[in-house]
Amino acid sequence: MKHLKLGILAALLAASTVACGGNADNNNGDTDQTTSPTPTETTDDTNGALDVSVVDNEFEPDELTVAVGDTVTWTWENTQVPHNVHSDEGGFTSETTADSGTTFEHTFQEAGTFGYICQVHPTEMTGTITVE
Ligand SMILES: [Cu+2]
Repeated sequence: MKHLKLGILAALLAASTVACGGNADNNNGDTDQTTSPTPTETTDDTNGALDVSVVDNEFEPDELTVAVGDTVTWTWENTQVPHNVHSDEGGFTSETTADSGTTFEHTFQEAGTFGYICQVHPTEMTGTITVE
């Protein structure tokens, strides 16, 4: 019986010693903080929503909602005939061209609904920018 009790005691001591050692190792591991900063870039997504394509013979999209201060960019894409972007309400007019790759920008400084047309195709090519 005595031998058995000593054996159990020794086993408990050994177990507790191992447990303490384990905790110490874990604590050391926790203090090593490996934090990798993750850059968040969300502005590119919103910029992508402010583009309008000028194609034969429509604006894509023909309706767009933006925020006050946003700049809308119209880009001529695969155009074979001349187009422009003209708005009486917005007070802007682009050049008239058939050159693909041409871009025209307008910054909307006040809220409102601004209809625009292509003056070459005023009935076919119409669009609306809603500024909120
Ligand atoms: Cu046109």
